[in-house]
Amino acid sequence: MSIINTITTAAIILITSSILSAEESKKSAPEAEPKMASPKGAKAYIIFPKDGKTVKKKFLVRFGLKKMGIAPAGIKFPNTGHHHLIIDGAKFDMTLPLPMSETLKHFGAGQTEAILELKPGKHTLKLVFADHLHRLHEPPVISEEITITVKE
Ligand SMILES: [Cu+2]
Repeated sequence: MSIINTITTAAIILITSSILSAEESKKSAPEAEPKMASPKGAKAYIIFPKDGKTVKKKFLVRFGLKKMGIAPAGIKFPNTGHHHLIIDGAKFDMTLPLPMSETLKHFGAGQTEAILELKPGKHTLKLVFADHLHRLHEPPVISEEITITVKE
């Protein structure tokens, strides 16, 4: 290999590795990506159960959405996202990706309903819609909170 060839090869390797490291830093800093916009009139709501209803221990919750579409978590597409269910007012930071817990459930496969099982008594439910990175849209799409009573 001539000296020029060696230098060229080295330069190509350098360029390639700097492109790769730029890609890497993009991946490790998703917060650098701007939040996804929600269209005017976008709305998340709980279709079922209705506010104030009494339900069985195991019951179906159906998620409603207006002016937007469902995409699985990780899939970036404008005007889409996936549902999250907030049970009993679980707290979360509106500026960060939503955490995952027993009272903050992600429906990242794109589900539009879920069977819940809750302890008897009063509970609240609220839907939060979020983007491919589990972040709220701009402006946020959050349903009204409903209160239900779970039977003994
Ligand atoms: Cu999520």
